[in-house]
Amino acid sequence: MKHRVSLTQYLVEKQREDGHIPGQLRLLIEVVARACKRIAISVNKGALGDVLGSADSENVQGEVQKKLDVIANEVLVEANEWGGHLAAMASEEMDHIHVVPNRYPQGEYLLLFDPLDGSSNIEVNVSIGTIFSVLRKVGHTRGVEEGDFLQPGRQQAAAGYCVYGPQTTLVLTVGDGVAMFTLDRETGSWVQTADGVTIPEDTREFAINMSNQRHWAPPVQRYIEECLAGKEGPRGKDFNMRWVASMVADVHRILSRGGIFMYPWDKREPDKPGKLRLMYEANPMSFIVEQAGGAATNGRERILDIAPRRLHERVSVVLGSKNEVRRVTEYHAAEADSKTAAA
Ligand code: P6P
Repeated sequence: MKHRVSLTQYLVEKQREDGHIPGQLRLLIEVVARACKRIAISVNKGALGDVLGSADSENVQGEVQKKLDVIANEVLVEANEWGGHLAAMASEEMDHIHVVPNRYPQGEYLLLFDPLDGSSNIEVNVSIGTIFSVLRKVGHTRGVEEGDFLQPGRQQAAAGYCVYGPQTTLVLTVGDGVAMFTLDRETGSWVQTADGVTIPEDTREFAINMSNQRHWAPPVQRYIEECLAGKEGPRGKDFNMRWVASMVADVHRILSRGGIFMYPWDKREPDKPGKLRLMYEANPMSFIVEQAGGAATNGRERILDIAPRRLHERVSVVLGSKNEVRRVTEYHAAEADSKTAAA
């Protein structure tokens, strides 16, 4: 029987080989992976468990929380409090950071997560997921505050997501490539099913919510119009479109076969840079995408270089196949140049 590498073996060998994974980080990843298994069990229950519907509460984003949003958040907080690997956590579902209680030892890492992304898909049985990002705590005093989290995404020690779909798959990077682990439900183990994941530099597939088209800025309008023009147009090739409305599912497809994902700024709320959150959606996904040879910008600059100002700040996202992301970014630069020339 083919030897299958478990997540634990993968992490132990990484820790042993190249020191990419200090002990506390290995424990953190294993704890998060175990929490994702518990979330998968709740997600998979669906109507058989008391997990569907609204939790009759709102999160800091003003969004109505689903029961599974709250369950997933509680699972991640409880799983990570006692291990001694974390100083604090931040979540899309919590207004403020959650500092590890004094009854437990504090560690050197900060964990950020969107506990259940894409929850609008829960009732219609479409893939959803957990996204997580790991930062090192700066400074070595015991205290920790929100400002400690406000680090650019290039500082991440690790990032990953778990997609609850036909397979339950954990995708992980610690800064030296991207690996995938599929949950073997018979043994309850995460089994490595891919390593050295690479995104093709070119693609014929774009992911965007087309219903927002009339609200986009001109560079995005131009890019999508050219894709829609197909081989008769300036791109000289036909494109396909996908939009799951679950970032984890769309990014997983891009990691698996290439593509470009866009959630750009639009003029409905001009002061809002975008819909997606920088710290626990865009940053972890951008780290993963770059580690797989792709690119991720906000249309103008590398997402991982953005200096965050607020924990829950939003950002415009263009990520995936490198050459397509570069084209969209060039269209934004060309628009900026033409505005400067006209001024
Ligand atoms: P829309 C899910 O709510 C999410 O945050 C991402 O996972 C997803 O890509 C996006 O929003 C979908 O947004 O406006 O198409 O429903």
